[in-house]
Formats: sequence, C-alpha cells, structure tokens
Amino acid sequence: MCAERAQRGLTLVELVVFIVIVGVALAGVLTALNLATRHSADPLVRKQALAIAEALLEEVLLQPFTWCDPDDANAATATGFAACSVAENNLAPEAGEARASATPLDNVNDYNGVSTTTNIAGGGAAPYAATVTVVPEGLHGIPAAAALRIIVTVSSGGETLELEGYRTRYSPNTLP
Ligand SMILES: [Ca+2]
Ligand SMILES: [Ca+2]
Ligand SMILES: [Ca+2]
Repeated sequence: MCAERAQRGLTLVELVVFIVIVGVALAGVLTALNLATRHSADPLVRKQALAIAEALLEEVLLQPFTWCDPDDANAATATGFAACSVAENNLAPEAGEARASATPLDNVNDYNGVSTTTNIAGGGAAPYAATVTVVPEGLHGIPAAAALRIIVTVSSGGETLELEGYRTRYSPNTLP
C-alpha cells in the first residue's frame, strides 16, 4: 500500500499549484531586480559626468597661481600683491575675463563660481551642469593664503558627482 502510494507521482492539481507558486515567487524576484536597476546610478551618465569633472578640474589645476594677473607687466617678477597693478588677491575673474574668450581666465582663483553645461551625444536629454568652487584652505602646514581647494560638481538628472583637488602657490611667477 505504502509503496503504491510512493509511486503515484504528482497529480495535475499538485503540478498546477507548484507552477503557480514558482510563478508568483519568480515575479516577485524580477520586480525587485527591476526596481533595483531602475533606481541605481546609470553607469553611462556617471562615467560621462566623471570625464567632465576630471577635464574641468585639470583645466583649473593647470592655471597659474601668481601674485599678479598674468597680463600684469610685473607678473614675472613680483614677490607679493603690492608689486602688482592688477593683483590676483580675489576669488573671482578680473574685469572682462571669461572662460574661452579673448581675455580668458588666467589664474586658479578666477575659476571660483564658474558654471557650464555640456550635452554629450548619447548622454540622454538632461545636460551635464558643472560648477567650480575655489576656497582658500591650509594644507599640511601650507597657509591658506598659499593653498586653494578646488571643488568641481557635475550633475545630470538626479546624479551628482564631486571631485576635489588642491593647488598650492609653488611658483608664483610662472606664466602660461
Ligand atoms: Ca588676465
Ligand atoms: Ca585673472
Ligand atoms: Ca582673479
């Protein structure tokens, strides 16, 4: 009797119940996966935002950090702000200076407040908005007057990415 029962196998009803249970479980797992994918960072957007942030940070870090505006006649010889007609002792561009113009930004501190938008083909509808903040900040014994912290923020859609770098006044008379 017992052996006969063991060999009976599954009835159609049992099989249908099994399929229904597995189906419901699978649907639950797929829904969770779908949600996780939708709410996680888009790798393409992140990668492009990072490329923009890196390019902008490098552009700022490669600028001179001189006492005088590089257009000043004393820029190559000055040993302090006092020797300059146009001193670079502010955190803003000098009059008439603008990025990618005939009178471009020519000092690290000129980039404070710079903002720009880029729309990379294939990057989706939302453009990448980038902003630069420059703040004087002491760095391992170097006084705040001779070190600047540069923060580049790039955002697109709901994604925001921040890159930071430091620039010290290691050669205040080197001009581009
Ligand atoms: Ca200038
Ligand atoms: Ca300048
Ligand atoms: Ca300036």
